[in-house]
Amino acid sequence: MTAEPSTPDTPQPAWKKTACILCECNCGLEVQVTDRSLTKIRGDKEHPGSAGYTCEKPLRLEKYQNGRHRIDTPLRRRADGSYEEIDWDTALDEIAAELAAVRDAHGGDKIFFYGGGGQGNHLGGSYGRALFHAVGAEYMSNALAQEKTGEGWVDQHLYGNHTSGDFEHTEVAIFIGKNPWQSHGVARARPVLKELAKDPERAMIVIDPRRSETAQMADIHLQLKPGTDAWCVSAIAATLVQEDLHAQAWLQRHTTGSHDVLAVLRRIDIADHARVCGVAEEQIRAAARRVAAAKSAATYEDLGVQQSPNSTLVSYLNKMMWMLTGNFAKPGGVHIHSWMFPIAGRWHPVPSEQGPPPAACARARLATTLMKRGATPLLRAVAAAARSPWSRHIADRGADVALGMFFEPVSVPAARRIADTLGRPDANGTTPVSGANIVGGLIPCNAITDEIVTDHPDRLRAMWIDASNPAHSLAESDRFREAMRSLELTVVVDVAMTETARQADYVLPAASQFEKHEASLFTLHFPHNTFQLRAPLMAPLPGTRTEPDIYAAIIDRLGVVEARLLDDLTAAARVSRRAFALAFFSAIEQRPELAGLVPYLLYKTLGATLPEGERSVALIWGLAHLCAIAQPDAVARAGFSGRGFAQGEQLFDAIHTRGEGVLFAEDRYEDAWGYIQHPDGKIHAAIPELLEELARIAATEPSYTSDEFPFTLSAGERRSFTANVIIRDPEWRRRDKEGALRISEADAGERGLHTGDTVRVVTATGAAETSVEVSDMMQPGHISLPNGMGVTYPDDDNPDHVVGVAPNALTSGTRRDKFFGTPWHKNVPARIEPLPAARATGDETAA
Ligand SMILES: Nc1nc2c(c(=O)[nH]1)N[C@H]1C(S)=C(S)[C@@H](COP(=O)(O)OP(=O)(O)OC[C@H]3O[C@@H](n4cnc5c(=O)[nH]c(N)nc54)[C@H](O)[C@@H]3O)O[C@H]1N2
Ligand SMILES: Nc1nc2c(c(=O)[nH]1)N[C@H]1C(S)=C(S)[C@@H](COP(=O)(O)OP(=O)(O)OC[C@H]3O[C@@H](n4cnc5c(=O)[nH]c(N)nc54)[C@H](O)[C@@H]3O)O[C@H]1N2
Ligand code: SF4
Ligand SMILES: [Mo]
Repeated sequence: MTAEPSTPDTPQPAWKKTACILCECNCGLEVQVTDRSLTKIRGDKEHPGSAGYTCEKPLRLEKYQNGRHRIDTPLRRRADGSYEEIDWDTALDEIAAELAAVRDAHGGDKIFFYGGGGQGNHLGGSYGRALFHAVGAEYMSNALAQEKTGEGWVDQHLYGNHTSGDFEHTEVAIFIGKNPWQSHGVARARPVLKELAKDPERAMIVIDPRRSETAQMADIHLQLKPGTDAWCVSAIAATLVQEDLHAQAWLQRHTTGSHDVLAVLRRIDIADHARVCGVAEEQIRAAARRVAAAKSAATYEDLGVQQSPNSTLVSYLNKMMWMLTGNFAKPGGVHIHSWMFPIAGRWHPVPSEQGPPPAACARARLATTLMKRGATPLLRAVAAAARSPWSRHIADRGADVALGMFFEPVSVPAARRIADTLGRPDANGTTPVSGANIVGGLIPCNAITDEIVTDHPDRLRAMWIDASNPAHSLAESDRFREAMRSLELTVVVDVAMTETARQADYVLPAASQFEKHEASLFTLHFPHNTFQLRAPLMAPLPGTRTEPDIYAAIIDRLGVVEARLLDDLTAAARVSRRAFALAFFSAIEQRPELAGLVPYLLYKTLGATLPEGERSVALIWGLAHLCAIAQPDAVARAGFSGRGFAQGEQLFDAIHTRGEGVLFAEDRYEDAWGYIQHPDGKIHAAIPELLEELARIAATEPSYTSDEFPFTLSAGERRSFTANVIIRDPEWRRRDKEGALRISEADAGERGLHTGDTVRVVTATGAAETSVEVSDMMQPGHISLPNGMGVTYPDDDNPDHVVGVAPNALTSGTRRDKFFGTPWHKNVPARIEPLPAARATGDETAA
């Protein structure tokens, strides 16, 4: 790193704990800060998940924290498209008034929310949910709806929850359209992959058209033709069944509907599927046999299939591989895990094995009645008690007794109300204009513009975007920009002047993730699940504000909660957390419509009583309690052994004080059964729509290219120095600075192309110039461009300087999954054109 060598006069700054924000693993980091700069960065050995591991990417996070991309004043768009600086009060007043105007004229459901958190920042977006509810919104989306919604829907059918593979212990690891060497997604991915590769008793199977870094380590690489996974993976599943390698007794005992699944797989023509996907039949059969012979197997699918044809079907087929072999709820298998707060699926309380407290039902009825009827007097009494130490003491004791009696029976329904309102797992259905399927409350990303660019009376009218850059990251950027410009109001909250911000009516500058409390809700680990609340490394950049502050300021202006309630709850919080809990839960019980405003209520009330600068930690208090209420035994095994209210308090205190992160839940392999949400506790193996779809596609021949577009372009490959568009400064990249187009040796040879040449890539929706890298990773007919490129970053001469190709200048909004609309970013028909000679030799005048 670039820090000055320390001398006796310049003592080393202290190492402060934080985390990497560049992928969902959120490895723990220790950082030295000098003059607001992250001067030294290393992995944090004390982090309970990553234990000191990092990849190469976070070492220059300074390029995120400081640079020409940062904005520090609210901006308002002028009629000519330029921006003027305005003060915060003007911005907040105008935005609140315009939101209210759209709500009053068209309904709150016409205000659309997008984003709310990237790879490391979910706290700000969680506060944003309160604004969503405050304006009466209905529709939202984020990047999950262009990757994980199909898989999420399959998960809901099979077991109603989310799964992770135990790759550290598995005998056979299967990666489908996933390159964990570069993209991680598995904690400490590289050591785990190396272990797998070097152990002769274990095996790695990779399904990828490309010889990715992971495929190069694999025992079996099924190098299929792009977009043919449905044929390849169904052939593996069919081999398991047709060669009688499946776990028949296990399927009988633990699943329903397996008969229908087996019937469809028995009819698959394995040889024909092998031909279609371009993999030798023997290799497919060998892969199936290896999985069946293993003591354990786990699978991981990602964008290679989720952003390719038949993605929902392939998600189902992926899960068949471990289901048919009974690889669930055992070491090395696939597991449903605990959550801090579920970001996929429904909040699901698993009762303690200690059983409910005596007379729980009767107590619950009594308490609910008391809380509903008595909420207002109770709140007043507790608030009044805040005035003197003596009455505070009495009120606290009273709250203690009441919580001791009522917390357990009342907490589950109260917590469920809050969790279901904020998480919106049941907000399904279809979109008002185009009738697209909504999963877990999310509109398919590829349907968003259809809901805007239309004269349909129910079209969306306003859009709020936080911590996301959809004008860059969604298919067909041009159309998204057009959609933004046609709305009555668009607001962007970001640290940078992004492509999306450049289309917005208002841009609100946020404090960076190292200038405020932040946390990631990617608590997807099994069996040791961890959560880290990061404290700020420095104060917000002057002129910026934190998201919780921004959301509270807007909701204040909308005036949706009366001041009296906020005052009473704050007074209760000054008595004690017990008194606050009692008052708070009673208030929500009495007025269920407040559940969606919980983040705001906590921020304004409990938050006001937390130490200076820690107000946004208030929501973490709520999350800690929801987590303990849902998984009391797993949380107890992690060391938080209090019962009821005391357990949530212990967990909260630990999260609050342990900067390196906390092991919050310790699952056992058999717990996965308890996390199944179907009342019969079984996996519901048959998904009729997808079994029909499998039978249907088996009779078709895939064809994605044409004479006009003979290549399949994968637009958005993860490489060593890509991290979505979190870091904009191109100098961040140590290698592959321009993000070259990868092409096979055969295709390059035929066209006389060499590494370093420049070509034009043309698709049905756009064209771009790019440098070329001839690569033995690629098969003929397949080309790839990295993600994260093509963003503006000012250099000395050009405020709009761009390096590399923005992948979504080339993608299409309509090439998408027929079920859940996930885009086919990995499968874009394309052609390559040589540049006119003058250009290729670098003659600037030709530009
Ligand atoms: N370095 C880095 N890491 C990241 C990110 C990043 O930007 N940079 N982003 C993070 C995010 S948000 C995500 S969602 C994950 C994504 O992580 P991955 O899904 O692993 O990343 P990709 O490289 O997009 O795609 C994986 C593989 O799919 C292959 N593929 C292409 N077409 C097909 C096909 O038709 N079939 C199959 N089976 N495979 C195909 C590609 O060759 C590639 O090797 O990465 C996360 N980690
Ligand atoms: N063609 C193609 N398109 C793709 C993909 C692909 O492979 N190919 N991948 C898709 C996938 S899997 C994903 S996950 C998406 C990712 O795309 P996006 O959802 O757009 O997310 P990020 O790139 O993570 O953008 C994060 C934004 O948050 C901002 N930000 C950073 N810190 C803060 C903060 O503290 N507060 C606020 N308010 N903002 C902050 C950053 O400046 C940045 O603008 O892209 C998708 N788009
Ligand atoms: S990019 Fe991902 S794997 Fe690499 S250090 Fe950051 S969180 Fe860890
Ligand atoms: Mo993603």
